[in-house]
Amino acid sequence: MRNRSLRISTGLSLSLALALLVSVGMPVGAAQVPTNVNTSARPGNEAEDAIAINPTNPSNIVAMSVLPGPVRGTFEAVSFDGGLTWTRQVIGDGDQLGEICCDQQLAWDSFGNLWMTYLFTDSGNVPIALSTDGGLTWAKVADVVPVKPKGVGSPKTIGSKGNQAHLRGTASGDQPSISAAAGSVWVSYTVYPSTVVQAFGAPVTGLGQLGDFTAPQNVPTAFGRGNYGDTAVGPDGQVMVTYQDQTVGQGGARIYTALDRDGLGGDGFDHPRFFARTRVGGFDYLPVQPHRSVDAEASLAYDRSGGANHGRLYAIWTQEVKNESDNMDIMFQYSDDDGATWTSVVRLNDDAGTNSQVNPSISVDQATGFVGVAWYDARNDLGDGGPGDTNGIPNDDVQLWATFSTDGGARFAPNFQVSAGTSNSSGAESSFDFGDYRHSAFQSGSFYPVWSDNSSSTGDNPDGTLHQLDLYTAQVTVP
Ligand SMILES: [Ca+2]
Ligand SMILES: [Ca+2]
Ligand SMILES: [Ca+2]
Ligand SMILES: [Ca+2]
Repeated sequence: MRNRSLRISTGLSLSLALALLVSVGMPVGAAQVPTNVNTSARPGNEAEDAIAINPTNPSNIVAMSVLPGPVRGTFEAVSFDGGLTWTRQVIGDGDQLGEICCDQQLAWDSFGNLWMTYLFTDSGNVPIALSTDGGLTWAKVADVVPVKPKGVGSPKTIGSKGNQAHLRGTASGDQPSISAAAGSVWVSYTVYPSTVVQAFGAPVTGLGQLGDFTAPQNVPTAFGRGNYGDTAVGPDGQVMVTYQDQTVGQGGARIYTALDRDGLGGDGFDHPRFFARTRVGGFDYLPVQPHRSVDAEASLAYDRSGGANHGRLYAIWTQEVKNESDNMDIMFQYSDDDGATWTSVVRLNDDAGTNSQVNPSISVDQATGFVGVAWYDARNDLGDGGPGDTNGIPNDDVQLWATFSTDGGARFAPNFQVSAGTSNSSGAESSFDFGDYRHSAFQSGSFYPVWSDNSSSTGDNPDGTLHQLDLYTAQVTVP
């Protein structure tokens, strides 16, 4: 399934990245490992994780996870005290939301609306649900039927990470992502079986106040292919979508962006712009995700803070140094012109080794303009029985690591370890491993990454140490 024609050298950009990493300096001292919190502490696996913080009440945090396997619904943990205590529930198990299969993602707007997109078990539609009480209760407000455009074929090699609804003969949304800001909420997704990317949005005027959703509109893609990307609404209501063009295989993909400059206005998405090359394919297998594999997880975040870097667009993705080396790194760039031009690429993981860093997330604190990035990191797994190794095998155990920037991405703090323990996805006894993504949230100086963890470092995993995964978070306070 590998596409050899897209094995394009990126040696030049990587050298540039290493040079820049040295030149930017490291201004902030290393942090201590923050207190880890097990938000789920339930039997079975919680993997593929989302989190959001209420900007109108930053003590209100919602974390969510897929429940892999035959379990119906998605796991949700709600806190109103900054993560000290949690209300835990399974939603979408046949209630008004339908039966949630997977791919839930969250966005909290400045009115206090918490938005969720997800996929169904029994339909290929793409829904949006809304909570106006801090995540305790939900109502489905959109249920969009993906439309495969006429004349668009289905590539022979095509990947999906969704609900397999296409096997029952219907077009199916895959990997929806959501963003809410500037008086609007937007979702983009891929229509399977094709690799057409579509997006729809609605105006939002207050808490629980929304207008009609637009019809799905096509996002032009390079060569008609895109998936596994992200959606970001800018401060003026502009909508940026990113995606990678290889949905299968382990070979390199190209990452593109497309912009709808007037958002809910009548103009559509412009032509795709090439953004970055990666040697991470659509299903790129490596020891830390041996069953599920990873993709490049290109992710976007706008600064809407009104501060010095208002309007800046940040992007991260995963890069493999040499194809199939499993030496994956987390890369960073930003743009001050909505993706027309980008800064030179910078590598964010600052380890000196060749182990894997995967599944990055980025978030901007809209109160301060600070930028936080976190990822699964195997740097300490040398296979030597040390604290980052559970089994004597190198590069298959992970910890969660992070960094942040307080100056608009010019400089980043030295990387610091967030997870107190070391996790191993094979121990999860699930072909889903850690899932396809993990997220983070950043509000009013507190950065909360969320991740799946089977270290049992908090001592309350009912499945025991190095068995099934629980949903962890930690408060990282950024000065
Ligand atoms: Ca528009
Ligand atoms: Ca690869
Ligand atoms: Ca690496
Ligand atoms: Ca190991």
